[in-house]
Amino acid sequence: MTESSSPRVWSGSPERLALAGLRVAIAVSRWNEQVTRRLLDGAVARLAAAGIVGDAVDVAWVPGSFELSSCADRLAATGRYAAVLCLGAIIKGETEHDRHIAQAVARGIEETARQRGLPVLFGVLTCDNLAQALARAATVPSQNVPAENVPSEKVPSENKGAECATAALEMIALFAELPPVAALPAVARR
Ligand code: DLZ
Repeated sequence: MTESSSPRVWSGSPERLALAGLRVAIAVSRWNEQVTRRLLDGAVARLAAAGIVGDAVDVAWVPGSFELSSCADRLAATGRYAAVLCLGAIIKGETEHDRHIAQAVARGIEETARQRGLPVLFGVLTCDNLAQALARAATVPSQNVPAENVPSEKVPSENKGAECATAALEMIALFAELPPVAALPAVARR
């Protein structure tokens, strides 16, 4: 295969991201707040380690995970953000309520991501019990360090909020690398 016939590959390199003017929104659920606050801390620390700090990050609290997708859609509709992270903790109860919430929020987030054309990330835990959820939301070691000084090794490794932020950074970078969206898709297809 000659060089010119090899595929063009985009893989989203956050280290090449231009940070100027880049804003990220986080929608976070108050239900199971002892878990979701940790997810939020993890996500904020991970974004800070990448240089996205201070007022470049906006946080919107919603009552429960069910409300995450409508809030994410509203945030995405502002056009202000490169990505919207959704953080929640759904813990199994005695009924199937949790399953309905999880299905609705997953579908809603996916729909918003496709329709608004920006990364909308699913950082929602779906666990059998609180212990499982806490195990996936490790605390940020040093809460007193100013955000812009958080070294990357201080970002908790088993924190799904942090992982969600990592995925967001990769998707932001990927979308920045991909060719622009065609204004007239019907014409472009010919
Ligand atoms: C009602 C409810 C229940 C039972 N469990 C959870 C949960 O485990 N995690 C969560 O984020 N939210 C839960 N909620 C609240 C719903 O997400 C929602 O806020 C309410 O049904 C109001 O729409």
